Amino acid sequence: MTKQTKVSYLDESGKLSASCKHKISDAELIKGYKTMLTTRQVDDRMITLQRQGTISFAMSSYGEEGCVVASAAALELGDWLFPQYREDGCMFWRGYTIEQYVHHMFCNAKDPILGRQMPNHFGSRELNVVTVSSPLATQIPQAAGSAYAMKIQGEKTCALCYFGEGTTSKGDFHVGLNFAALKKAPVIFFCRNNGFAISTRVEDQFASKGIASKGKAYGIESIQVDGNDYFAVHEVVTKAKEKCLAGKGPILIEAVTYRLGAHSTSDDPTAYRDDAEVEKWKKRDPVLRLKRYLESKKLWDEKKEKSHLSKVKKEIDLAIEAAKGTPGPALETIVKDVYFEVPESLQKQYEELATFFPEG
Ligand SMILES: Cc1ncc(C[n+]2csc(CCOP(=O)(O)OP(=O)(O)O)c2C)c(N)n1
Repeated sequence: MTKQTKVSYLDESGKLSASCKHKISDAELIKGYKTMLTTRQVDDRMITLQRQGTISFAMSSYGEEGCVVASAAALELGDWLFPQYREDGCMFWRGYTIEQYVHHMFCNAKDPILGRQMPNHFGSRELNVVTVSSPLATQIPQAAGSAYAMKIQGEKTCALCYFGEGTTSKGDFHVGLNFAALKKAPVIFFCRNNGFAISTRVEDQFASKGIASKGKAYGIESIQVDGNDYFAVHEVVTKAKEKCLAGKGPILIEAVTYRLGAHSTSDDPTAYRDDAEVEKWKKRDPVLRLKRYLESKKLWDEKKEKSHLSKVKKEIDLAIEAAKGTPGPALETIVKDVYFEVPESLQKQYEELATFFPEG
């Protein structure tokens, strides 16, 4: 097998290789950086809230904010996103507010998906982000099919489907890739290879070398990229979309990154990995790398950082207060939005259920 080269431009000191010919404006880069910072801060607070017993569950994208935000930033709002769960950064990039996110984490009446999913299983019809599903990999054939529909309808859009490397062991991964390749569907399969499927290391998940080789087996162009390098990820996704829209079919991107945090609030990673490994990856932190670059270009400094962090903290504080004062979704939402009209049989069940909840 030929050696896979990994696209990478930004080093740990924030120095950008001269070979990087990006066209990202300063304003957009700053927006990207702020979105990464916001994501990290919100994730952190949600974990604290769970620890305090206020919400039931939380997951964080700590260490993976770079590949999530840069990939979303390389697309347009008309392109559809199919997240797995560790991609709240793409929501913030698209304009999902902190308040909406916190309501979602509380699964209350103001949660845009009305508490019908677990926390961290966000989605937004307005933002063209398909709601996260708990069963892994279901989003992969969905993205392939949706992209094929875009192609048939002659739309100039693509689908971006996120998943972790562990999810490539599910049958749906193979079904989705095969279908998309055959139909030349405009879908970008974006794998965050963060080293772990909960406590299982990559070496114990599959015998192939990384993920990119799996795409090649289906006749899909596959690229490995430094997932902690904002510029590299932005470039490969931009090019992938161009290829998709030229009718040349899907692409598989393997973003090599590292999950710095726990899998979720139900996990304790100290049981299966050393601090030394985590510390090594902290030096490759995507947030730090972009920060150093922006500072070297005089686009960012400590004053701006402090001011952004304090603005976000205030927003989170207000959002938490608002969420605490918001009731759970109304009981009737349990039968709404699936059928155009609630079918008689379901209505009967709902009425029976309602007798147990006179308050609604
Ligand atoms: C079909 C299915 N099997 C198992 C699980 C339990 N589960 C939830 S997350 C996860 C690990 C997924 O790892 P990966 O795809 O690498 O994503 P990461 O969490 O590392 O971002 C597992 C096994 C599930 N939700 N669905």
